[in-house]
Amino acid sequence: MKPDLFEAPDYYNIDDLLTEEHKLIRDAARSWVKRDVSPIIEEAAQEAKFPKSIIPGLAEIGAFGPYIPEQYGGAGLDQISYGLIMQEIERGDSGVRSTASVQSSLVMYPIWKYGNEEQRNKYLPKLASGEWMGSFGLTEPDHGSNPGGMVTNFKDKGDHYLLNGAKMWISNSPFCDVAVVWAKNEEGRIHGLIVERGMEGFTTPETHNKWSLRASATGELIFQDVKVPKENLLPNKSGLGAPLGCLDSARYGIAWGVIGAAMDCYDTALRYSKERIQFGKPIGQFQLQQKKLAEMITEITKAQLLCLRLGQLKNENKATSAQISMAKRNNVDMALKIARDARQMLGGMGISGEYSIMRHMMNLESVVTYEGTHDIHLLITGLDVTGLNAFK
Ligand code: TGC
Ligand code: FAD
Repeated sequence: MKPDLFEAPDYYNIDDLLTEEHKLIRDAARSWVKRDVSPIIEEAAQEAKFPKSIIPGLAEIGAFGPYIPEQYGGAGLDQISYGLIMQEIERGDSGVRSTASVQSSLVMYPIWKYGNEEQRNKYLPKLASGEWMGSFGLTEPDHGSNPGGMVTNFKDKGDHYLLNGAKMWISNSPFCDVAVVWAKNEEGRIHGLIVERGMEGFTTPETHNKWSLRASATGELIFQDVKVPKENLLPNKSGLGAPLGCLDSARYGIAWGVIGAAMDCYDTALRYSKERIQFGKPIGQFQLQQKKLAEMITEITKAQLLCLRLGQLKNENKATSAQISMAKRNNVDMALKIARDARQMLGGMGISGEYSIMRHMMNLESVVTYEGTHDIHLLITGLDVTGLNAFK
């Protein structure tokens, strides 16, 4: 892969709206990505291997639990810092951002918010340091967009719960030490259970043949009569709203993250357009190429402003789930379109692993599907503005 020459666009001087702390945190993450992710990520994606060597670095830049209080090992940062860290990581690769999103928003967040003090103290510091890695089991083979229909279930056996079922498409599953698993009790109520690797009957087979998120490990979580200790049930929230609350936090991080992927594609295409000569001119001098670049920077700028305002609302605990859905849907779509246009601008070189664009493009095909598909988020906005529910 070519050396990482990334320069972040800031067309509307958005840096002026950030604090010094935000910029320091963002720049530390940016330097780490340049130094430790860019040189190895193309090979990891080509080989379809999650590069475990980057786990300590992710912990060091605060990517595991950015907003989790310091007393539990988190970085204790605000929501804008969390977003900026996700942006920088996804500038490197969406799969690496996935690993961080799952660890922070889908594993640490529910333990922090829905767990008790013993659970927080047992799991959060080890997850924050990357000593333990986590996964989040909501999706099932027959229940993706409609997780409320899940069939994974647990029965009360007196001194333990007996867990049965299967989850699929689970990020980090093949190497996770703990999994936050959503399952129904005998009354059909959804609860979160912390399942640990090594519990008998718990297996995590890897899913192969992915053309997307190849540097992220994806797999299943299979439970065959797994005895889960009673103290592993998350006591403070149940019902479908519990896992969906975690998704709000992860979707918010994705809305920021994909700006990073879009910036990388734009920056690469801009540089290429000034260097590549055809018909005796740099291709950037042709109007059709300028149209693509002008539209890219316009959409990136709009996405940045959307996220910054959403971050302010989140900091004030005022962001609604529907506002988060709008940002996730808009920004992933924006990044995917930019990746496709940038790929075309590089001509044949656009399909080569010499450049990051095709990898971003393929990754974004997962990002537009997971954490609620593009169409599901549109229906959430539709419900919010009309009051009429397309899901019922
Ligand atoms: P519905 O009846 O609307 O809601 C059930 C209960 O949940 C509450 N609720 C929420 N709470 C918090 N946050 C949200 N975003 C919420 N949305 C709904 C709701 O108020 C209700 O509470 P209560 O107290 O009245 O019971 O549920 P529904 O069955 O009609 O479904 C609604 C729908 C379709 C929007 C929802 O199921 C949905 O979002 N589906 C998409 C599924 C999804 O996003 N799955 C993601 C799996 S995890 C993943 O992809 C990780 S990839 C990570 C990575 O690698 O980065
Ligand atoms: P389906 O729900 O079957 O949807 C198929 C199509 O039908 C989609 O286009 C959808 O928009 C459309 N559709 C569905 N319902 C409606 C409707 N009511 N109206 C209109 N259209 C509709 N899940 C986890 O729990 N944990 C993870 O860590 C995780 N990681 C993932 C990693 C990767 C790489 C991928 C690809 C997925 C991951 N997922 C994870 C699962 C992901 O959240 C689901 O794939 C996603 O929610 C969609 O579910 P599905 O694939 O079953 O598609």
